[in-house]
Amino acid sequence: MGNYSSSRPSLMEEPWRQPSHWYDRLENSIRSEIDDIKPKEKANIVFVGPIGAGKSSFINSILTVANRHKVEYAPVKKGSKSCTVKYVNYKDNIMLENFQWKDCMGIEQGEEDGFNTKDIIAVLKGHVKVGYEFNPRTPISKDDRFYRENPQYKHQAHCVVFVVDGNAIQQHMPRNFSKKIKEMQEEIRRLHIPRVLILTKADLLCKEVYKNNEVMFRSWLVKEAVKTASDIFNIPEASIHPVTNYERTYDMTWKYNIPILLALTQILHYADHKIEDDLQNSDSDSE
Ligand SMILES: Nc1nc2c(ncn2[C@@H]2O[C@H](COP(=O)(O)OP(=O)(O)OP(=O)(O)O)[C@@H](O)[C@H]2O)c(=O)[nH]1
Ligand SMILES: [Mg+2]
Repeated sequence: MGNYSSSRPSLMEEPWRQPSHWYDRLENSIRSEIDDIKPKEKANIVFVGPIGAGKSSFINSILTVANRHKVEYAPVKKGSKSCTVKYVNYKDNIMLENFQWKDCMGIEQGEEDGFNTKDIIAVLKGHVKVGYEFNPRTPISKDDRFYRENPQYKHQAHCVVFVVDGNAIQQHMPRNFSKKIKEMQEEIRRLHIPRVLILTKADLLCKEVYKNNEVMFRSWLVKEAVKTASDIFNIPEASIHPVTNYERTYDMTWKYNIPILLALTQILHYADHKIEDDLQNSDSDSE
């Protein structure tokens, strides 16, 4: 569990992030905002991040919140090897019918194992078909039956969500891991794909959050983890969302739902804006 031994109190008097709507806009109004986000094309949201970071758990959390009961669509497992090895697509026909959730294999830190950066880029560009089994040693080849030679717009990523273990973020990252992340970020920027980062396991990072998820935005440790993630991934703090996934608890309450819904709202808005911008640009190209 995280660093609990500081002499400073664990909680601040006031929340360090206090969206203007925190008190007056309750869960249902966030849900109605989400209901109103209707991209003109089906949006693909792609999840990437280290092994065991909680990518599949976060997808389950989103679909749990959307369905208002606990779902486990994406398999979740303990262990050091990647649990998700195939490229998987999840859909939700209730609240999130305009979105598709694409779960990838975890990026390992070693040079030999884990995700190949080229594969992530191929996924984001739409070259990889659902069902492809990732091979850390070789990127997808053009002859593979899961390789799509000429992806259409509907196959491309409209938002990429980095998922990182909030409890592990303060530990030293090996150089080649940071290198992989950096290479990927440069390419993603070139592709103009919006980025959001989810910091999972806030419950393991701060014991106060473990006791009561309601204090998420008053925790120093959580705030510091957000800052570290922002530095490592070069993503603004406002696009970094700490959450506790629906792994530990069967109790569905606003205390877990609200951080997940805040993250979800931003992901959906980013994807929607990207689609709107791309459509406008293609209209003006054709004039
Ligand atoms: N306490 C706690 N455990 C979590 C949380 N999120 C995920 N976990 C646990 O972390 C482990 C890994 O979660 P996964 O969702 O399988 O991670 P992943 O990123 O999909 O992993 P790969 O598919 O192997 O790359 C599981 O044992 C989860 O139960 C969280 O917010 N809090
Ligand atoms: Mg997984």
